[in-house]
Amino acid sequence: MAGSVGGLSGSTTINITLSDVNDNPPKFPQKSYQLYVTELTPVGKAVGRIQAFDEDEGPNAEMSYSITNSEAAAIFDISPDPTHREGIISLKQPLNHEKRKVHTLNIEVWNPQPESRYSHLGPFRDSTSLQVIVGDVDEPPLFSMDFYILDVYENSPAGTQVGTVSARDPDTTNSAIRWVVLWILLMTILHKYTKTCTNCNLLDKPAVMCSSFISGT
Ligand SMILES: [Ca+2]
Ligand SMILES: [Ca+2]
Ligand SMILES: [Ca+2]
Repeated sequence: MAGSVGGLSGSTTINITLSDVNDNPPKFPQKSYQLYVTELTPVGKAVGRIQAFDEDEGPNAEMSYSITNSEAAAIFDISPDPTHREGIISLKQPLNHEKRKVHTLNIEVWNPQPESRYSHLGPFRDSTSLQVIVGDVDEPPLFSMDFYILDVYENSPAGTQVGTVSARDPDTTNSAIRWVVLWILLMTILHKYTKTCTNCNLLDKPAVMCSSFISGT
């Protein structure tokens, strides 16, 4: 009789596999973060990553991210990395330091595969705030129009005002603009029209379109 002195006995090996369940919500370690991005960062480029932590394993630790404030969501995108652990933040629209120096992103994380039987352990989502500081870049001045056409009558006296062009420096410091007219180019163009005449006034031929460039000082 088993268990009695001299009784028969047997033994076996039992392997017990402990399976993970989704009983740990994802959590951001901090309630706020900061990120620095220069204003000329190309649209579509990844500008940073954010990661919440989840003590589960495998699919139970996979996380999805979203930007919940629509204003920031119009400018930034967030998508999971290949392991579904980190959120990669990228640009959907260009930044402009002169227009806005800080963007605040409200970011939410959650487990895409929660288990309802553990819902009493808390919401399986968390949120944090990310401040994106838009760094200034020294940008070139911009003409107020893409192109200009200036007309002037031939035989106009030297010193005649042909027209005006305007430009502005988009930087916050609004640097003074140094105008550099390509006089050599202008003279070359004029020479094309005046090469057959002598003692010509520079403005005695049909209107001339000339290019100029400007640079910040
Ligand atoms: Ca989890
Ligand atoms: Ca678990
Ligand atoms: Ca700038």
